[in-house]
Amino acid sequence: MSKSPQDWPEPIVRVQSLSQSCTDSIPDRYIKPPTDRPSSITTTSSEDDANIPIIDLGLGAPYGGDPEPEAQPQASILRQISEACNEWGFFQIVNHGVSPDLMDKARETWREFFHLPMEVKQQYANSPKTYEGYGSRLGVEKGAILDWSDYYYLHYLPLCLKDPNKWPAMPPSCREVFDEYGRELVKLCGRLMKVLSINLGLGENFLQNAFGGEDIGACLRVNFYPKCPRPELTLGLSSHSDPGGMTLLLPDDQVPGLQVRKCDNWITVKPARHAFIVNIGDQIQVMSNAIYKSVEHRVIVNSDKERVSLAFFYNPKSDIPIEPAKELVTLDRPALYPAMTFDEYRRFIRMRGPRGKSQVESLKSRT
Ligand SMILES: O=C(O)CCC(=O)C(=O)O
Repeated sequence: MSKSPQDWPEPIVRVQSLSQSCTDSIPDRYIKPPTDRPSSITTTSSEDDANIPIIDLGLGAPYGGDPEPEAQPQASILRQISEACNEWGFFQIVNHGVSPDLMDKARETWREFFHLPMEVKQQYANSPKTYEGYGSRLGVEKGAILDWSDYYYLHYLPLCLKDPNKWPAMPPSCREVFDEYGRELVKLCGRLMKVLSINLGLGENFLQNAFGGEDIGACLRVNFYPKCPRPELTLGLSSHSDPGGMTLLLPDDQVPGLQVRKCDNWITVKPARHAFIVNIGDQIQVMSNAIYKSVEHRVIVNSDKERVSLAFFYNPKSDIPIEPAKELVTLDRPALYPAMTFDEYRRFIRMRGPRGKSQVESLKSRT
């Protein structure tokens, strides 16, 4: 597999600047082919009403304390999460133990970042080598049709990649808030990994250990979707499945935009207040031998309101082989995927940008 390029194939244009200068049209580079546009599928009213499941974890919010981290989840919670993983690959969690105040602070601090003067943000401009910093495209294919969003990408774990100097110094609370946010989300992801392990019939620590135990990776992509004068022609983020293990998404509390693929339809997620949206990534699809599947999702934009979301990716240690759990491989269900490290897989993804589920599906043919 080829190495990540050092630089972008074309000069970077900030979508936020385009949003300010384009009043009634958008550049061709952002116009999707008709089959990929938001309205390419007409939904029925029952699909408009549909939503991903909302699951109450019953952990409350730890104002200073910790909601018994080792407590076994109740059978009814295990069952609801199992159904959601099988049916949707996506669900929302409420009463998850993370303080609503911290969630709001995290999102609003990042919103402030995106409203800083461009010259401040440009100091953090990223490159495709690691993607860390302020970015405006995913993938390095010259001439690709681009998405209507800017983002900020940074590492939280492992510690050797955690470099607060690459985190914005402004707004002044940004580093401190993200540090606390990351700590809380790593704990919550650890709890959810146990639930998934138990539900797959594996020991409760199986997935965590297979991810590298304490040495997992965690990173954040903050997505900023500026207002768009022609939202029907473009997407904020093209259809993709998440390459890592599991994602906890903090959506905008005011503006919907995330759509999840369900059979041939796109379901717009209606976020519950102070919920996290959880989804299965490609690495758990591989480890579960496709008992759980990562699910395609995309983001639509609108002409009235900007949108901010925080996607926290919980990933395996990047240099250990990830393969189907032996316990889930049988004569009837042979291993569907070869072993591959997350580093190798991510390199592949980083070259091509969001491409539906083609990346994880293409692994199958290699067995
Ligand atoms: O903005 C959203 O709602 C989804 C973001 C997302 O899918 C991602 O960052 O991978």
